[in-house]
Amino acid sequence: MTSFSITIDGRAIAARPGQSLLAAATAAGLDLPHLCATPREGFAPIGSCRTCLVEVEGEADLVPACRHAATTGLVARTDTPRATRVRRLATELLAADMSAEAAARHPASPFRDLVTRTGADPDRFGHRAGGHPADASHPAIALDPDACIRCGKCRAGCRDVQVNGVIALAGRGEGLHVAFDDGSPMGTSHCASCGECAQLCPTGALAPKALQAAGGPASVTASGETVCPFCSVGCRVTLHLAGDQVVVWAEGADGPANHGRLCVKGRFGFPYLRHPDRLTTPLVRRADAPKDAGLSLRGADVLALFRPAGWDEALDMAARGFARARQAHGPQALAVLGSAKGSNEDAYLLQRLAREGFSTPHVDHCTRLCASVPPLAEATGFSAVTAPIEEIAAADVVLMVGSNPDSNHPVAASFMKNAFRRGVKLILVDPGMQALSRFATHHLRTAPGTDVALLSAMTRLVIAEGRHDQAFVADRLEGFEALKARVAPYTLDVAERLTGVPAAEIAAAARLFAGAGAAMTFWGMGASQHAFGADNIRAVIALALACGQVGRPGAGLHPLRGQNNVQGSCDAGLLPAYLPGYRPLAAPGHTVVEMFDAARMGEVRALYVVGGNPAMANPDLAATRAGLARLEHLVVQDIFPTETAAFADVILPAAALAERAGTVTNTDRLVQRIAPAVPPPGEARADWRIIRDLGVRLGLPWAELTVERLFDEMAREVPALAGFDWPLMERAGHARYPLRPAPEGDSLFADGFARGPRAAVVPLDATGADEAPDPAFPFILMTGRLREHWHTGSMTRRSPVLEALSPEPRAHMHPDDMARLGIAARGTVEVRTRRGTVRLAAWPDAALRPGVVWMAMSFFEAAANELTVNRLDPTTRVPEFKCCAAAVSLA
Ligand SMILES: Nc1nc2c(c(=O)[nH]1)N[C@H]1C(S)=C(S)[C@@H](COP(=O)(O)OP(=O)(O)OC[C@H]3O[C@@H](n4cnc5c(=O)[nH]c(N)nc54)[C@H](O)[C@@H]3O)O[C@H]1N2
Ligand SMILES: Nc1nc2c(c(=O)[nH]1)N[C@H]1C(S)=C(S)[C@@H](COP(=O)(O)OP(=O)(O)OC[C@H]3O[C@@H](n4cnc5c(=O)[nH]c(N)nc54)[C@H](O)[C@@H]3O)O[C@H]1N2
Ligand code: SF4
Ligand code: SF4
Ligand code: FES
Ligand SMILES: [Mo]
Repeated sequence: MTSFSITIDGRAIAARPGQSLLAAATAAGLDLPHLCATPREGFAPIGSCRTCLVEVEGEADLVPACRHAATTGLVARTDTPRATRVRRLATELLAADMSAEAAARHPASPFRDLVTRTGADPDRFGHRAGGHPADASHPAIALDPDACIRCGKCRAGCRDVQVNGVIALAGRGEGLHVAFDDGSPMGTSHCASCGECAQLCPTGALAPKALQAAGGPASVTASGETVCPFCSVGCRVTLHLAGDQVVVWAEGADGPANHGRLCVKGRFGFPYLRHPDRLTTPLVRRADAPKDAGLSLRGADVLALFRPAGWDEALDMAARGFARARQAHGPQALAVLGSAKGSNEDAYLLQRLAREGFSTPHVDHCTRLCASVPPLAEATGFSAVTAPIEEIAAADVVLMVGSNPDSNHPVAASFMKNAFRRGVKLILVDPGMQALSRFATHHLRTAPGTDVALLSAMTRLVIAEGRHDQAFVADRLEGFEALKARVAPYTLDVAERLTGVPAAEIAAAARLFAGAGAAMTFWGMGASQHAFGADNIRAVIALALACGQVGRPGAGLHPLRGQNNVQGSCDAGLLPAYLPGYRPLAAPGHTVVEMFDAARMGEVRALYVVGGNPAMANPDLAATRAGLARLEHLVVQDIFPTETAAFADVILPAAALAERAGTVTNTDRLVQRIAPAVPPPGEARADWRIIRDLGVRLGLPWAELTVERLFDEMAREVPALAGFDWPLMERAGHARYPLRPAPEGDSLFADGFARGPRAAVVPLDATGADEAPDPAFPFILMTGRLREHWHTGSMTRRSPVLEALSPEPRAHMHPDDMARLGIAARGTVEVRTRRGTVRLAAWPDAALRPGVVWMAMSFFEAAANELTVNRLDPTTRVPEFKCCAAAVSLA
């Protein structure tokens, strides 16, 4: 975009078309007064407060800098007597809108700063009467209505930025006030708890309770920036600490992926850092603590099985156990289960330890439990998204298959919702209703597990009507004739019968997608976590490629990745079939679930688990735990005593992500540098350092390794990271790979693909689910995740706000099913499968299809994976987490 020059207070600065005066000034490092606006992306100016008024040459009136467009040659002055006087007056009028008591309650705020800056007399016009009752019903955010100046900033944040639409300004004139939904208390409203309102509110009227309890903004003793440790969106966040380094407020930082936004976990999920259960010292199993597969201990109960040890003793024991197992049983008896929760440097060094220190091919990590990328690599030769999420801005249509970003990638979802609001059309393929349903032009509510039929029928129709991209198919695709033959049987009628979606709707969606100038295609676990998940994804990719929807602005293929560093851990080669940079191995090792099958059979004898909790996350937990109990040597490196650690011989305390330095790579191929924002507790150490010290004990020459050297080494070995090195990360803070000159844009493969000139559509042969419902087990059990909790709950269930928002396991069922079985809302039910039984509260959920029971995987009290089936997709080895047969009865 071409920039032009404007002049503010005699200083020439560069501005871009579309920028406001305020945004241009802020970008140039000038600090113009303002209150109801923020220069952040996605925030439309309200223009209510008048504290940003400036003089513009040629304009008789003062103009609000937040709303006035920067135009070529514009000359503005902020410091004229008139502008200064009017801004002071505006501030004094706003001050009168707070009660005197409320003003005293909030002595530190952006509003108070403005009072000081403008020299306003806050008492000049007296004060509004107080006495409006506070709303403290939300676990994390309090509303003090008497401190509200009714600027509308919170509403804009809720409605326009996060697109949650919970906050309104209700009433008129003097009665104007902040309201939630149609007047509910905040705690019972539809509030998504993203905290955007509390971040934006300039007065403290809407404020985080934890910060208030600590004594308000003045109590902050230190602040540091990191990248959120939860999902792959990679939001940057500033942690504000008080007193004993407790996080009292997490503020969205202006990161390239989040532009100041956060979701409930990035906002309120950090208290785990200082939870009393944090591992602070190495631990060694007590001789009198037998390993029992029936154990499902947690937290302090786990600790009772161990005694504290020094680092040297624990590392010596850990290393000796692996050396002994290798000597006695050979290197194939050793395995490593790594993590996508750490840094690139951790992952890179851990795969080196497996390969060089243990000499075993058995190394993998939790990507195996999602694996949405391998079919993309098959098609394009590239193992990351072809276009970042933000390309949605240039798209006309979005196709989203089996993904629920409002819950699982909430900040990304907020940008998507911004785009849907602007008119981008959404085709959603998901059996259940979800938050994005209301934005969908077509929500195709398929019967679970029938995506291949649906997508094949769409592809068939597109080709039959000649709506495919014929030039793309001719020049850039191989396998098209086979695809045409494969989809031939899937007429609209066949698809309607198999999927339950009306034929006309399938056809309309197919035509919309094929007619898009540019379409982004996303997919998630609803596609991949099936016994034939790879085929689901192949069918998605085939449709997109037949329509040529790749390699242009707004067109691309995007499997929404899961964990914060899953892309980086894969790039680093923490995989059984690939070395760093996806260099294939002739003889791949065991994958995640297979490691535990091998442990149960006595083939794997010693296991190193770094940042994973398979005793909760794997399918069929009885089998996984039996494998864990049979191991001769288990070393678990975590930040908490997990269900998995209960089986360990040695537990090593890791520093959490916010406590260390390194790099992480998000779903958009964006590599971001992190620096410690909080010191680690006790003796906890960064993962890479523990891995290094273990390697040294196994005879590897690693004593001198540092984060910087590890990143440089990884960058040299991963072709996609060409041009990356530590100095670049230090200088830029972040960069997207592959490094490209800007005009090329971020949607890859404008011509050619990583595999060659053409992308491939590969044959598929979708089988059915492993277990179809039958009279004994008439329900389909579907599992997944909740916005407030992270997988096995180790972190989020130790964050009180998240736990308060989502405190207990629930079996979600369609109300009709509950009525038929005589189950009352919240009544205790037993959910049974051929693997196990759990008891939990029944929860009416009309968003589900009848016949489906849905459970989150995060609750050890009723672990969903005691029920799931150990059946893997033949290509990706992903478990069938989305489908098994279950029975439900009153308990
Ligand atoms: N809050 C939170 N966020 C997370 C995580 C977390 O634990 N908690 N985990 C992260 C990780 S590692 C991952 S992998 C991602 C996963 O994120 P998603 O891919 O969004 O995962 P799920 O919610 O498991 O499943 C998504 C959707 O699949 C649908 N579905 C189920 N069966 C089918 C089917 O047969 N066909 C279709 N089309 N859809 C189906 C479900 O209804 C659901 O809406 O989330 C990441 N984000
Ligand atoms: N039923 C069912 N099961 C599922 C799924 C499902 O949809 N349904 N989804 C699957 C998917 S997609 C995934 S990705 C897996 C996730 O499976 P896991 O990765 O095993 O689950 P997490 O709870 O994320 O475990 C991460 C562990 O790392 C620890 N940790 C956090 N930070 C650090 C750190 O900095 N260093 C170290 N060393 N440890 C750290 C945490 O305390 C936790 O114990 O679950 C899978 N299981
Ligand atoms: S609560 Fe805060 S942000 Fe919302 S209108 Fe009142 S002063 Fe403005
Ligand atoms: S969207 Fe993901 S990365 Fe961003 S704050 Fe939420 S959990 Fe963290
Ligand atoms: S900041 Fe411009 S009118 Fe409020
Ligand atoms: Mo995942």
